[in-house]
Amino acid sequence: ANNKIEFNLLDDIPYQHLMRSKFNTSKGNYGTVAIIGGNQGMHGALYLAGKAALLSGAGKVVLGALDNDFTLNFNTPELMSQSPKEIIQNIQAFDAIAIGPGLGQDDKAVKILNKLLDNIEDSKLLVDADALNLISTNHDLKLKFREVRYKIITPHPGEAARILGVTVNEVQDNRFMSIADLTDKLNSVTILKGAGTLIQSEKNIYINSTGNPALANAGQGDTLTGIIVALLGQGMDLLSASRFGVFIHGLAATKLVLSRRGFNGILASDVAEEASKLINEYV
Ligand code: NPW
Ligand code: AMP
Ligand code: MG
Repeated sequence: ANNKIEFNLLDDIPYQHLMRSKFNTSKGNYGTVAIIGGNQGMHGALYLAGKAALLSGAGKVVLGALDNDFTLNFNTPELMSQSPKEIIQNIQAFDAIAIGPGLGQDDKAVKILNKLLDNIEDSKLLVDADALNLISTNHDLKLKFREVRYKIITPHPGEAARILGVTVNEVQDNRFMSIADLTDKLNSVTILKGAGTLIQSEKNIYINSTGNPALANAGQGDTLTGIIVALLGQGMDLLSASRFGVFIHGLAATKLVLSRRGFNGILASDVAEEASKLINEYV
């Protein structure tokens, strides 16, 4: 009820984190990030998030795939991979971690998420997609997740509905109340995706004005996850990374629609490339 509504997503964004302005600098200064997901049939989601993270300036990106059959191809040879278990055992090596893109909801996914939440300590965590679905159905995971210190959740309306135990229509008809409930329930910075994405941190709710229906196709959310985890890895705080990431992701779609004179066929990998150019323009 006493939430404050904000419209300017770019106010006071600490761009200095993204500037490679020091001559004597190296990849270690721009964040090592890990992304966990990529179960059977959904390797693409993990790749996309990884590629978007590299394009958004992350120093190093390590993918942790749930599916043992996952292999790195040479489409994006800059990406690395480790097993999710190795990533968690070596958690201090990562400046930011995302979990969810194509994670699936099998027993292995539950086990990995559980282990990650047990070991996360003060690392920054972004939770998306199937990781949110698991938290919505598993009380233990929800309790552990609530205790994580630095976290962002990025539900689309379907995922939000599952967490809140309501229908997608109920979420969409009450987006402000829904994001406040999500923030309360999971004690996080919250990004409620969909046309007019909302971002909430404590009592402040930001409304995003960028983006359009060109984003209504597979993988666009996975790209957003990659962008935001890269911003976190480079040292941005949770709210700035959420605001700047959401704004840039939507603006990339706007620019692509204008340059291609239409809304169709704009792929999540195209959005990642365009977002990369825009980040350079802003920084
Ligand atoms: P509907 O049907 O559109 O009305 P799911 P998912 C609703 C991975 N992916 N407004 C939607 O409603 C993901 O990372 C892998 C309104 C439906 O009820 C996940 O791990 C890809 N409703 C996994 O697949 C590319 C909306 O949500 C439900 C809405 C499953 O994720 C694709 C659908 O959501 C995908 O990213 C909106 N704006 N948005 C790959 N290439 O490997 C969503 N809904 O069942 O959680 O399915 O989002 O595809
Ligand atoms: P996901 O459903 O996880 O793949 O995420 C979809 C992404 O595309 C989110 O960032 C949404 O906000 C965005 N998106 C989807 N549909 C629209 C739309 N009609 N207008 C603006 N953004 C959209
Ligand atoms: Mg998604």
